[in-house]
Amino acid sequence: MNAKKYRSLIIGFLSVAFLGITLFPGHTLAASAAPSSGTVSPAPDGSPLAAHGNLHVEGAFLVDCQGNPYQLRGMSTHGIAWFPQYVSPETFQTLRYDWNTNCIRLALYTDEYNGYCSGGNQEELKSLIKRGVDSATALGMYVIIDWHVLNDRDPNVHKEEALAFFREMSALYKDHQNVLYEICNEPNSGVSWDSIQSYAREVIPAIRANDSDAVVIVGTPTWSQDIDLAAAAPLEYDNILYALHFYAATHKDWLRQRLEACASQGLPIFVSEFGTCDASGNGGNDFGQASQWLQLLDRHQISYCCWNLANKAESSSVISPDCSKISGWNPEDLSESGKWIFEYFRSKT
Ligand code: IDC
Repeated sequence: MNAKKYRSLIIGFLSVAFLGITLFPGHTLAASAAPSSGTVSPAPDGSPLAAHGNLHVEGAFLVDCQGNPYQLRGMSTHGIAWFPQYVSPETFQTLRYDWNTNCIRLALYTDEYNGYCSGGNQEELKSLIKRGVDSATALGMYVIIDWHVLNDRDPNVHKEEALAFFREMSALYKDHQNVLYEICNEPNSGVSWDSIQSYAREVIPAIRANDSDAVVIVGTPTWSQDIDLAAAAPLEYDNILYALHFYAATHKDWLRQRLEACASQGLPIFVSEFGTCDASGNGGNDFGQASQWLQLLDRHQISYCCWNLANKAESSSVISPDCSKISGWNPEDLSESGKWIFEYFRSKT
Protein backbone atom coordinates (compact mmCIF):
# COMPACT_ATOMS: atom_id res chain seq x y z
CA MET A 1 0.00 0.00 0.00
CA ASN A 2 1.50 3.35 -0.94
CA ALA A 3 1.82 6.20 1.51
CA LYS A 4 -1.06 8.16 0.01
CA LYS A 5 -3.51 5.27 0.24
CA TYR A 6 -2.42 4.56 3.79
CA ARG A 7 -2.88 8.19 4.81
CA SER A 8 -6.27 8.26 3.08
CA LEU A 9 -7.44 5.19 4.89
CA ILE A 10 -6.37 6.51 8.26
CA ILE A 11 -7.90 9.92 7.63
CA GLY A 12 -11.07 8.31 6.26
CA PHE A 13 -11.30 6.11 9.33
CA LEU A 14 -10.71 9.00 11.72
CA SER A 15 -13.29 11.18 9.98
CA VAL A 16 -15.89 8.48 10.23
CA ALA A 17 -15.02 7.41 13.79
CA PHE A 18 -14.55 10.79 15.44
CA LEU A 19 -16.73 13.12 13.45
CA GLY A 20 -19.57 10.67 13.29
CA ILE A 21 -20.06 11.25 9.59
CA THR A 22 -22.47 8.79 8.06
CA LEU A 23 -22.02 8.16 4.39
CA PHE A 24 -24.84 7.20 2.14
CA PRO A 25 -23.31 5.94 -1.06
CA GLY A 26 -25.75 5.90 -3.93
CA HIS A 27 -27.38 8.17 -6.37
CA THR A 28 -28.68 10.84 -4.06
CA LEU A 29 -26.23 13.49 -3.11
CA ALA A 30 -27.09 15.98 -0.44
CA ALA A 31 -24.86 19.05 -0.63
CA SER A 32 -24.27 18.70 3.10
CA ALA A 33 -22.93 15.17 2.62
CA ALA A 34 -19.93 16.50 0.67
CA PRO A 35 -16.80 16.12 2.77
CA SER A 36 -15.00 19.35 3.55
CA SER A 37 -11.76 20.04 1.71
CA GLY A 38 -8.68 18.45 3.18
CA THR A 39 -10.39 15.40 4.61
CA VAL A 40 -10.84 12.26 2.60
CA SER A 41 -13.75 9.92 3.09
CA PRO A 42 -13.91 6.56 1.36
CA ALA A 43 -15.15 6.88 -2.22
CA PRO A 44 -18.79 5.81 -2.69
CA ASP A 45 -19.26 2.14 -3.54
CA GLY A 46 -19.32 1.46 -7.24
CA SER A 47 -17.86 4.87 -8.12
CA PRO A 48 -14.95 5.29 -10.55
CA LEU A 49 -12.69 6.31 -7.68
CA ALA A 50 -13.64 3.30 -5.54
CA ALA A 51 -12.86 0.95 -8.42
CA HIS A 52 -9.74 2.64 -9.82
CA GLY A 53 -8.17 4.50 -6.88
CA ASN A 54 -4.87 6.27 -7.18
CA LEU A 55 -3.82 6.82 -10.81
CA HIS A 56 -0.29 6.98 -12.10
CA VAL A 57 1.53 7.06 -15.42
CA GLU A 58 3.23 3.98 -16.85
CA GLY A 59 4.83 4.37 -20.25
CA ALA A 60 2.26 6.00 -22.52
CA PHE A 61 -0.66 5.13 -20.24
CA LEU A 62 -2.53 6.56 -17.34
CA VAL A 63 -3.10 3.45 -15.22
CA ASP A 64 -5.27 2.68 -12.23
CA CYS A 65 -4.42 1.16 -8.85
CA GLN A 66 -4.45 -2.33 -10.40
CA GLY A 67 -1.95 -1.22 -13.03
CA ASN A 68 -4.49 -1.35 -15.89
CA PRO A 69 -4.77 1.50 -18.41
CA TYR A 70 -7.64 3.72 -17.38
CA GLN A 71 -9.29 6.45 -19.42
CA LEU A 72 -10.77 9.55 -17.90
CA ARG A 73 -13.68 11.03 -19.87
CA GLY A 74 -15.67 14.07 -19.00
CA MET A 75 -16.54 17.71 -19.39
CA SER A 76 -14.43 20.78 -18.85
CA THR A 77 -16.17 23.73 -17.27
CA HIS A 78 -16.01 27.09 -19.04
CA GLY A 79 -14.20 29.68 -16.91
CA ILE A 80 -15.44 29.06 -13.38
CA ALA A 81 -15.49 32.80 -12.63
CA TRP A 82 -17.91 33.34 -15.49
CA PHE A 83 -20.13 30.28 -15.08
CA PRO A 84 -19.83 29.40 -11.37
CA GLN A 85 -23.35 27.94 -11.27
CA TYR A 86 -22.18 24.70 -12.89
CA VAL A 87 -19.60 24.05 -10.17
CA SER A 88 -22.16 22.32 -8.02
CA PRO A 89 -22.99 18.88 -6.59
CA GLU A 90 -26.23 18.62 -8.64
CA THR A 91 -24.45 19.40 -11.90
CA PHE A 92 -21.70 16.88 -11.26
CA GLN A 93 -24.25 14.29 -10.22
CA THR A 94 -25.93 14.63 -13.63
CA LEU A 95 -22.56 14.38 -15.34
CA ARG A 96 -21.69 11.28 -13.36
CA TYR A 97 -24.93 9.33 -13.66
CA ASP A 98 -26.78 10.64 -16.72
CA TRP A 99 -23.73 11.47 -18.81
CA ASN A 100 -21.66 8.48 -17.70
CA THR A 101 -18.50 10.53 -17.13
CA ASN A 102 -15.81 9.87 -14.55
CA CYS A 103 -13.93 13.15 -14.59
CA ILE A 104 -14.46 16.91 -14.54
CA ARG A 105 -12.02 19.68 -15.39
CA LEU A 106 -12.23 22.96 -13.47
CA ALA A 107 -10.96 25.77 -15.74
CA LEU A 108 -9.55 28.66 -13.72
CA TYR A 109 -8.63 31.42 -16.18
CA THR A 110 -5.52 33.26 -15.08
CA ASP A 111 -6.11 36.35 -17.21
CA GLU A 112 -9.50 36.89 -18.86
CA TYR A 113 -12.96 36.98 -17.24
CA ASN A 114 -11.93 38.21 -13.79
CA GLY A 115 -9.00 35.87 -14.02
CA TYR A 116 -7.15 34.74 -10.94
CA CYS A 117 -4.15 36.97 -11.77
CA SER A 118 -6.02 39.90 -13.30
CA GLY A 119 -8.20 41.22 -10.53
CA GLY A 120 -10.45 38.22 -9.88
CA ASN A 121 -11.38 37.57 -6.26
CA GLN A 122 -8.81 34.90 -5.42
CA GLU A 123 -10.51 33.73 -2.24
CA GLU A 124 -13.83 33.27 -4.04
CA LEU A 125 -12.16 31.51 -6.93
CA LYS A 126 -10.37 29.13 -4.56
CA SER A 127 -13.68 28.46 -2.79
CA LEU A 128 -15.16 27.52 -6.15
CA ILE A 129 -12.29 25.15 -6.83
CA LYS A 130 -12.86 23.61 -3.39
CA ARG A 131 -16.56 23.28 -4.07
CA GLY A 132 -15.71 21.56 -7.36
CA VAL A 133 -13.21 19.18 -5.79
CA ASP A 134 -15.57 18.39 -2.90
CA SER A 135 -18.49 17.75 -5.28
CA ALA A 136 -16.38 15.46 -7.48
CA THR A 137 -14.93 13.65 -4.47
CA ALA A 138 -18.35 12.98 -2.95
CA LEU A 139 -19.33 11.27 -6.22
CA GLY A 140 -16.07 9.34 -6.58
CA MET A 141 -15.11 11.26 -9.74
CA TYR A 142 -11.65 12.42 -10.78
CA VAL A 143 -11.10 16.17 -11.00
CA ILE A 144 -8.54 18.30 -12.80
CA ILE A 145 -7.50 21.68 -11.41
CA ASP A 146 -6.68 23.60 -14.59
CA TRP A 147 -4.54 26.77 -14.44
CA HIS A 148 -6.04 28.18 -17.60
CA VAL A 149 -3.29 30.20 -19.25
CA LEU A 150 -4.56 31.67 -22.53
CA ASN A 151 -4.43 35.46 -23.12
CA ASP A 152 -1.36 35.65 -20.93
CA ARG A 153 0.34 33.29 -23.47
CA ASP A 154 3.37 32.37 -21.36
CA PRO A 155 2.93 30.57 -18.04
CA ASN A 156 6.04 32.35 -16.75
CA VAL A 157 4.11 35.66 -16.76
CA HIS A 158 2.23 34.56 -13.64
CA LYS A 159 4.69 32.00 -12.33
CA GLU A 160 4.79 33.36 -8.78
CA GLU A 161 0.98 33.23 -8.50
CA ALA A 162 1.01 29.73 -10.00
CA LEU A 163 3.56 28.55 -7.45
CA ALA A 164 1.56 29.96 -4.54
CA PHE A 165 -1.69 28.54 -5.92
CA PHE A 166 -0.37 25.04 -6.55
CA ARG A 167 1.44 24.95 -3.20
CA GLU A 168 -1.85 25.71 -1.51
CA MET A 169 -3.90 23.27 -3.60
CA SER A 170 -1.44 20.41 -3.26
CA ALA A 171 -1.23 20.92 0.51
CA LEU A 172 -5.01 20.79 0.66
CA TYR A 173 -5.40 17.76 -1.60
CA LYS A 174 -2.27 15.75 -0.83
CA ASP A 175 -4.39 12.90 0.53
CA HIS A 176 -6.92 12.93 -2.31
CA GLN A 177 -6.43 10.22 -4.91
CA ASN A 178 -8.76 11.88 -7.41
CA VAL A 179 -7.12 15.28 -7.97
CA LEU A 180 -4.92 15.92 -11.02
CA TYR A 181 -3.09 19.21 -11.59
CA GLU A 182 -2.94 20.89 -15.02
CA ILE A 183 -0.29 23.55 -14.68
CA CYS A 184 -0.69 25.58 -17.91
CA ASN A 185 -3.63 25.15 -20.24
CA GLU A 186 -2.28 26.51 -23.53
CA PRO A 187 1.03 28.31 -23.90
CA ASN A 188 0.85 30.10 -27.25
CA SER A 189 2.15 32.85 -29.55
CA GLY A 190 5.66 31.51 -29.89
CA VAL A 191 6.31 30.43 -26.29
CA SER A 192 8.94 27.72 -26.53
CA TRP A 193 9.02 24.26 -24.99
CA ASP A 194 12.19 25.39 -23.16
CA SER A 195 10.25 28.18 -21.41
CA ILE A 196 7.44 25.79 -20.53
CA GLN A 197 9.95 23.29 -19.19
CA SER A 198 11.60 25.90 -17.03
CA TYR A 199 8.17 26.84 -15.58
CA ALA A 200 7.27 23.17 -15.09
CA ARG A 201 10.57 22.54 -13.29
CA GLU A 202 9.49 24.98 -10.61
CA VAL A 203 5.79 24.19 -10.38
CA ILE A 204 6.05 20.38 -10.43
CA PRO A 205 8.50 20.23 -7.49
CA ALA A 206 6.27 22.68 -5.58
CA ILE A 207 3.32 20.29 -6.02
CA ARG A 208 5.40 17.20 -5.35
CA ALA A 209 6.78 18.64 -2.12
CA ASN A 210 3.27 18.13 -0.72
CA ASP A 211 1.98 15.32 -2.89
CA SER A 212 4.87 13.19 -4.06
CA ASP A 213 2.93 11.07 -6.54
CA ALA A 214 0.50 13.68 -7.92
CA VAL A 215 -0.37 13.29 -11.60
CA VAL A 216 0.50 16.52 -13.42
CA ILE A 217 -0.65 17.56 -16.92
CA VAL A 218 1.71 19.91 -18.76
CA GLY A 219 0.55 22.12 -21.65
CA THR A 220 2.64 22.20 -24.81
CA PRO A 221 3.54 25.01 -27.26
CA THR A 222 1.07 26.40 -29.85
CA TRP A 223 -2.13 26.09 -27.82
CA SER A 224 -1.13 22.60 -26.65
CA GLN A 225 -0.61 21.14 -30.09
CA ASP A 226 3.17 20.64 -30.19
CA ILE A 227 3.42 17.41 -28.25
CA ASP A 228 6.19 16.37 -30.65
CA LEU A 229 8.45 18.93 -28.93
CA ALA A 230 7.67 17.32 -25.58
CA ALA A 231 8.31 13.86 -27.06
CA ALA A 232 11.73 15.03 -28.27
CA ALA A 233 12.64 16.46 -24.85
CA PRO A 234 10.36 15.08 -22.14
CA LEU A 235 10.50 16.31 -18.56
CA GLU A 236 12.57 14.22 -16.16
CA TYR A 237 9.70 13.56 -13.70
CA ASP A 238 7.39 10.58 -13.39
CA ASN A 239 3.57 10.80 -13.43
CA ILE A 240 3.51 13.49 -16.12
CA LEU A 241 0.99 13.69 -18.98
CA TYR A 242 1.42 16.08 -21.90
CA ALA A 243 -1.60 18.04 -23.12
CA LEU A 244 -2.81 17.87 -26.68
CA HIS A 245 -5.88 19.98 -27.53
CA PHE A 246 -7.92 19.77 -30.71
CA TYR A 247 -10.98 21.46 -32.19
CA ALA A 248 -12.50 19.06 -34.69
CA ALA A 249 -13.43 21.57 -37.41
CA THR A 250 -9.88 23.03 -37.38
CA HIS A 251 -7.44 20.28 -36.43
CA LYS A 252 -7.67 17.18 -38.57
CA ASP A 253 -5.45 14.45 -40.02
CA TRP A 254 -2.14 16.20 -39.48
CA LEU A 255 -2.68 16.58 -35.75
CA ARG A 256 -4.06 13.04 -35.42
CA GLN A 257 -0.93 11.78 -37.17
CA ARG A 258 1.21 13.70 -34.70
CA LEU A 259 -0.70 12.19 -31.80
CA GLU A 260 -0.31 8.67 -33.22
CA ALA A 261 3.41 9.15 -33.77
CA CYS A 262 3.97 10.50 -30.24
CA ALA A 263 1.76 7.86 -28.61
CA SER A 264 3.61 5.08 -30.38
CA GLN A 265 6.90 6.56 -29.18
CA GLY A 266 5.50 6.11 -25.66
CA LEU A 267 4.58 9.71 -24.84
CA PRO A 268 1.84 9.88 -22.19
CA ILE A 269 -0.83 12.22 -23.58
CA PHE A 270 -3.99 13.72 -22.09
CA VAL A 271 -6.50 15.54 -24.32
CA SER A 272 -7.56 17.81 -21.48
CA GLU A 273 -9.60 19.96 -23.86
CA PHE A 274 -11.27 19.39 -27.20
CA GLY A 275 -14.19 20.88 -29.07
CA THR A 276 -16.44 19.50 -31.77
CA CYS A 277 -16.40 22.94 -33.54
CA ASP A 278 -13.55 25.17 -34.70
CA ALA A 279 -10.76 26.62 -32.60
CA SER A 280 -12.66 29.84 -31.91
CA GLY A 281 -15.08 27.78 -29.79
CA ASN A 282 -17.79 28.74 -32.22
CA GLY A 283 -18.69 28.11 -35.86
CA GLY A 284 -19.97 24.86 -37.30
CA ASN A 285 -19.45 21.53 -35.62
CA ASP A 286 -17.68 18.77 -37.51
CA PHE A 287 -19.00 15.60 -35.93
CA GLY A 288 -17.35 13.37 -38.57
CA GLN A 289 -13.92 14.66 -37.54
CA ALA A 290 -14.89 14.57 -33.86
CA SER A 291 -15.81 10.87 -34.22
CA GLN A 292 -12.50 10.10 -35.87
CA TRP A 293 -10.69 11.85 -33.05
CA LEU A 294 -12.52 10.16 -30.20
CA GLN A 295 -12.21 6.72 -31.81
CA LEU A 296 -8.47 7.31 -32.08
CA LEU A 297 -8.25 8.38 -28.44
CA ASP A 298 -10.29 5.37 -27.32
CA ARG A 299 -8.03 3.07 -29.34
CA HIS A 300 -4.96 4.48 -27.58
CA GLN A 301 -6.77 4.72 -24.24
CA ILE A 302 -6.04 8.42 -24.06
CA SER A 303 -8.17 10.46 -21.65
CA TYR A 304 -10.21 13.48 -22.74
CA CYS A 305 -12.37 16.38 -21.57
CA CYS A 306 -14.84 18.26 -23.76
CA TRP A 307 -14.98 22.08 -23.85
CA ASN A 308 -17.36 23.45 -22.42
CA LEU A 309 -19.98 23.10 -19.72
CA ALA A 310 -21.96 26.34 -20.04
CA ASN A 311 -24.95 27.84 -21.79
CA LYS A 312 -23.02 30.56 -23.60
CA ALA A 313 -24.34 31.29 -27.10
CA GLU A 314 -21.42 29.57 -28.84
CA SER A 315 -21.32 26.17 -30.49
CA SER A 316 -18.81 24.65 -28.03
CA SER A 317 -21.12 25.27 -25.06
CA VAL A 318 -23.07 22.07 -24.45
CA ILE A 319 -26.15 23.64 -22.83
CA SER A 320 -28.63 25.64 -24.92
CA PRO A 321 -28.42 29.41 -24.35
CA ASP A 322 -32.08 29.48 -23.37
CA CYS A 323 -31.74 26.75 -20.74
CA SER A 324 -30.86 27.90 -17.25
CA LYS A 325 -31.08 24.50 -15.54
CA ILE A 326 -27.83 23.47 -13.89
CA SER A 327 -28.61 19.74 -13.80
CA GLY A 328 -31.00 17.09 -15.06
CA TRP A 329 -30.97 18.35 -18.64
CA ASN A 330 -33.20 16.72 -21.23
CA PRO A 331 -31.89 16.38 -24.78
CA GLU A 332 -33.85 19.51 -25.81
CA ASP A 333 -31.92 21.48 -23.17
CA LEU A 334 -28.67 20.76 -24.95
CA SER A 335 -26.96 22.47 -27.88
CA GLU A 336 -26.04 20.47 -31.01
CA SER A 337 -22.58 19.75 -29.60
CA GLY A 338 -24.15 18.92 -26.25
CA LYS A 339 -26.50 16.35 -27.73
CA TRP A 340 -23.65 14.75 -29.64
CA ILE A 341 -21.18 14.49 -26.77
CA PHE A 342 -23.89 13.35 -24.36
CA GLU A 343 -24.67 10.43 -26.70
CA TYR A 344 -21.00 9.68 -27.12
CA PHE A 345 -20.34 9.52 -23.38
CA ARG A 346 -23.40 7.36 -22.87
CA SER A 347 -22.26 4.91 -25.52
CA LYS A 348 -19.18 4.09 -23.47
CA THR A 349 -19.10 1.22 -20.98
C1 IDC B 1 -12.98 30.22 -25.40
C2 IDC B 1 -14.43 30.26 -24.93
C3 IDC B 1 -15.03 31.59 -25.29
C4 IDC B 1 -14.12 32.70 -24.80
C5 IDC B 1 -12.71 32.51 -25.33
C6 IDC B 1 -11.68 33.55 -24.92
O1 IDC B 1 -15.13 29.20 -25.52
O2 IDC B 1 -16.32 31.70 -24.75
O3 IDC B 1 -14.63 33.94 -25.23
O4 IDC B 1 -12.24 31.27 -24.89
O5 IDC B 1 -11.36 33.47 -23.62
C7 IDC B 1 -9.06 27.15 -26.31
C8 IDC B 1 -9.01 27.65 -24.92
C9 IDC B 1 -10.37 28.00 -24.41
C10 IDC B 1 -11.18 28.66 -25.49
C11 IDC B 1 -11.42 27.65 -26.61
C12 IDC B 1 -12.28 28.17 -27.77
O6 IDC B 1 -8.36 26.77 -24.04
O7 IDC B 1 -10.22 28.86 -23.30
O8 IDC B 1 -12.43 29.02 -24.94
N1 IDC B 1 -10.13 27.21 -27.11
O9 IDC B 1 -11.67 29.26 -28.36
N2 IDC B 1 -8.07 26.62 -27.00
C13 IDC B 1 -8.50 26.36 -28.25
C14 IDC B 1 -9.82 26.73 -28.34
